[in-house]
Amino acid sequence: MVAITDTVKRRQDPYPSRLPEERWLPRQDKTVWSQWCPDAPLTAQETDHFDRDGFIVLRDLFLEDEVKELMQESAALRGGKRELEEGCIITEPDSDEVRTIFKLPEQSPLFNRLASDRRVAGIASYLLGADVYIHQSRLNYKAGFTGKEFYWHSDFETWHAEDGMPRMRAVSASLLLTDNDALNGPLMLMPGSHQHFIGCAGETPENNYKSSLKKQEVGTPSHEALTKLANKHGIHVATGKAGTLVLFDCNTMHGSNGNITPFARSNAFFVFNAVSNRLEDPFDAKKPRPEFLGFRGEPKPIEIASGKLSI
Ligand code: 6CS
Ligand code: FE
Repeated sequence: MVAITDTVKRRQDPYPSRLPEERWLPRQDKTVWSQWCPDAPLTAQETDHFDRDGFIVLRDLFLEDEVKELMQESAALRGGKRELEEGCIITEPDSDEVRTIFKLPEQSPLFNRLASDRRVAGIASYLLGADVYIHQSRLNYKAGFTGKEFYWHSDFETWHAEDGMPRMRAVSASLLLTDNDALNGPLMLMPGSHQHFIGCAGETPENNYKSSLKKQEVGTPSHEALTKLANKHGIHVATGKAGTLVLFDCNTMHGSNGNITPFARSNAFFVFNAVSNRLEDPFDAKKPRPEFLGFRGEPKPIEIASGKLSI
C-alpha cells in the first residue's frame, strides 16, 4: 500500500515566485527559438544581439507618414475622441491622468493592423519560432511633469505568477510614439538579465493588479538583487525618435523613471506569446487577472501582414 503523506504535491513549476524568501534560478528556456536564414526579418547580427542582451532597438523600420498616423491615432484614443471599452483605462496613482489604455487592437483598426505587421508580429514569430497571438497590448502614456515611474521588474514574473504563462516564450514590442531621450523617463533595460529568474519574496494580494498597474510593489526584486544584477550586467537606456521599435524578451529586467520634463513620452506596446505557451491557472495567485491583462481564450495565430500600414 502506498503511504499517504500529508504533503500536498506542488504543481511542477520551473519558475517559482511570491516566496517566503527571494530565490535566483537559471533560465530554463531558449531566448531565440529559430535558426537564422537569409529571409528572416532580422539580420544574423541582430538575432545574436537579441539572444545575448534580451532586447534590441530597431530604428527606421517605419515610414515617416506611418509614424505620423500612429501618433494621431494614439492622440485620438487618449483624447476621448473614441469610445473605449470600459475597464481598459488605468490612471496615474495620484490623479485622473491617463497612464495606460489596454486592448489596443480591439479599439483601433490602425493599431490592429500594426499588431499583425511583419515588422512587429513577424519579428516576434521569428524570434519565438512559433505562431504567435497577443497576450496583452497597451498604449502607455507618461505625461510631462506628472508621469510616474515603472519600478524594476521582469514581465514574465507577473505573467507567470498572476496569469499562468507557463514558459518564457513571449516577447514584447514597444513602438515609440514620442521621441524618447535620456530625460523624459525612457525604458531602461539590463542586458543579459533575461538569463536569471528572480523568484520574488512576498505573497500575491487579492486583486493585486488594481494597484500594481499604477505602482508595482509585489513581484519586484530586492535592492540587493537589483544591485547585483546591475553590477553584473549594467543598465542600457533605450532612447530613440518616434517610430523606433524596442523588442525585449519577457524576462528582461526593466523599468523607467518618472517624467518631470514638459515632454510627454508614449509608446504602443504589444506582447506576443507562442500559441503553444497559452495561459494556464496562475502559478502564484488564487485567481487569474482579467482578460484585458492576459488573453485566456483559445489563441488564434496572427496572420502576418506585409507592406505599408493602411486600413
Ligand atoms: O501587469 C503587467 O502585466 C505588466 N505591468 C506591470 C506594472 N508589471 C508587470 C508587467 O510588466
Ligand atoms: Fe514591464
